[in-house]
Order: sequence, then C-alpha cells, then structure tokens
Amino acid sequence: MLSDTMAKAINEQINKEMYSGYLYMAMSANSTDMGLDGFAKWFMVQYHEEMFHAMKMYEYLADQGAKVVLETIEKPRDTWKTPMEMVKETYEHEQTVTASIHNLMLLAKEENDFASMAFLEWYVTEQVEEEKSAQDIINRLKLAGEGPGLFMIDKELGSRSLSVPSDFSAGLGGEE
Ligand code: OFO
Repeated sequence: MLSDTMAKAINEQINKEMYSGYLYMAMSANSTDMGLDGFAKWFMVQYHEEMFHAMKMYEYLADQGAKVVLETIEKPRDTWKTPMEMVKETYEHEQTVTASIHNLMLLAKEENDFASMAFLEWYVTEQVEEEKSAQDIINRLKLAGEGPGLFMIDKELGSRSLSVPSDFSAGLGGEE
C-alpha cells in the first residue's frame, strides 16, 4: 500500500517519462528533417524506452492498488539546428530526470516505504546509463566534427535496436 504522497509523486514521474518520450520523438522528427536517419532511429528507440519507463511505473501503481492519473503532456520544442544541440539537450534533460528519480527515492526513504525503494533502484541504475549514452554521443560528435565523421556516427546510431517491449496491451510480462 502506497501513501497518497508517494502515489501522487509516482504519477507525476509517469508524466515526466511521457514528456521525455515526446521530447525524443520530436528530436527524431527533427533528425529526419535534417537527413540524419541514424539519429532519427536512435531517438525513436529512446522514445520507446521512455514509454517503457512510464509503463513500469503504471504497473507498479496498479500492483499497489493506487490509481494511475494521467496529466497533460507539455509540448516539446520542435526545432534544433545541429545534432550536437539535440544531444546536449538530451544530456541536460536526463540530468533533470535523474534528480527527479533521486527525489522519489528520498521520499520513499522518509516514508520507510521499502517496496518503493526496491522498485526505484532500477531507475537509479537506468539513469546512470541514460546520462552515459548521451555523454558518449557528445564526445563522439566533438571528435568527429560536422564532416564525414558525422555520417559515420549517424550510421552507427542507426544500428541501435529496441531492447524493451513496445506492446503494453498485455502488461510488461515481467520484462525489464
Ligand atoms: Fe526515463 O529515462 Fe530518460 O528520461
């Protein structure tokens, strides 16, 4: 059983995860518009990962007998001029999500909510990966510049494949 405060905080985090997905979908569209199909694929995979992050919380609330309450998703920005601008914003955005997950963990600790602490561990670890993957692309873009190296990076990013479920009609099936 979750406290009302914790249920509300997790519902707010669902909205943040959905916004992250919306932001990355906008970056995917912007990449397609720039002719960078690899970046477009990478950001679309990222979109699906964010939906998965939201759905894990959705299921957790349901499992704990708390109601999922969906709020309006903020409109994301729609134009970025360079891939570096998109990836830097991705990195900064993920830092804010990390802070938000850490705040949830602090709340769970304050409430001695051991189930939520255990549940949130997955997100703490995932955020390390989220920040690292954006930082890695920033580093590669710095090395490659805007010339032929950019097309190599675009090709590499295009090979990213989805490693989480994308069909939630029957729940997550215990997958991570
Ligand atoms: Fe859900 O990790 Fe990114 O935002």
